[in-house]
Amino acid sequence: MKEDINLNTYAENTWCLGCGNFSMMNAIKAILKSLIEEENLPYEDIVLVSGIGCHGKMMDYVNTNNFYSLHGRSIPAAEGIKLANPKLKVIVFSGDGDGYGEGLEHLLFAAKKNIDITVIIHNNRVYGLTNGQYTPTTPEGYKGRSTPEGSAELPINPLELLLSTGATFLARCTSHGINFVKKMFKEAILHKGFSLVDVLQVCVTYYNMYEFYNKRVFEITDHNVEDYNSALTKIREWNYNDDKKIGLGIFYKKLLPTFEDRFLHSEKEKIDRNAEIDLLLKGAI
Ligand SMILES: Cc1ncc(C[n+]2csc(CCOP(=O)(O)OP(=O)(O)O)c2C)c(N)n1
Ligand code: SF4
Ligand SMILES: [Mg+2]
Repeated sequence: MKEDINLNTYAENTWCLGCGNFSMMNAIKAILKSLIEEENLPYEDIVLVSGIGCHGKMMDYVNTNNFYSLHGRSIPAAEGIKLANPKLKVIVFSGDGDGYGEGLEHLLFAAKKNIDITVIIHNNRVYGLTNGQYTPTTPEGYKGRSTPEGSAELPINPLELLLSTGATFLARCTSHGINFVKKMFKEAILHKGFSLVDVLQVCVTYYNMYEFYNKRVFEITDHNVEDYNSALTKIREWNYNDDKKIGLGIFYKKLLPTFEDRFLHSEKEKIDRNAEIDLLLKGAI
């Protein structure tokens, strides 16, 4: 049991007070610590990747191997890291702008490949860092910097999109209620294949939906998570725009061959790849 792991950093935290990102950060630290200490996940095998946005500051605040990518390019960066060294545990922190906007095609193709990475979306329904412009998941009527008269568009349902594209794990939670956040993060990280948690993260500064969510959320039960049609029905119960109840929990979870299983065909190939990486790191080749 390793007890000296310190996942805190000395970076000054510049998130707004009350931002939902705080509980997400505390949740990931707690889960990583428990996976390292209790389930023998090697600390050095953890890699966090982010886009650019308020969410990206997670890279400054969690003391692991981290890669700050470009806005909209967190997924290809994560895929490259995973394919170069498949034994790594790669976890992406992305925004609704980063993942569902500028980087959407990367996200869909990562799901299609069923590459074994975890994507956590800080879905605050705005561009937080650049002061509240609308994103693909912003509800109709939202008034912000780029939509002063109210957004005239309907939001996408990201989980429906990702289910149809091939994601093998899809879940949703809010950023408050840390025990549930931890549960969703842990399940997603332990899933073998492409996993995504859509976190309805409260942005207290530009779009505070705390009360809206609290009045509507419930935990989904009585649901066969391996059944595609059942998942689709559950996912369609709330369209990110209406006033209906908002289900939280795991919508879909299915074990299917991953991209790495297909790409690195044999166990021997995987071992050869890891041996080559070790030699590269030692400067021997
Ligand atoms: C290629 C590129 N496009 C646009 C930007 C400007 N930009 C930086 S952060 C951001 C929005 C971030 O929104 P989101 O991904 O939702 O993250 P949040 O700040 O809400 O966590 C934008 C548009 C950029 N830095 N690089
Ligand atoms: S702008 Fe919104 S998302 Fe960004 S730190 Fe502040 S509350 Fe959080
Ligand atoms: Mg955002």
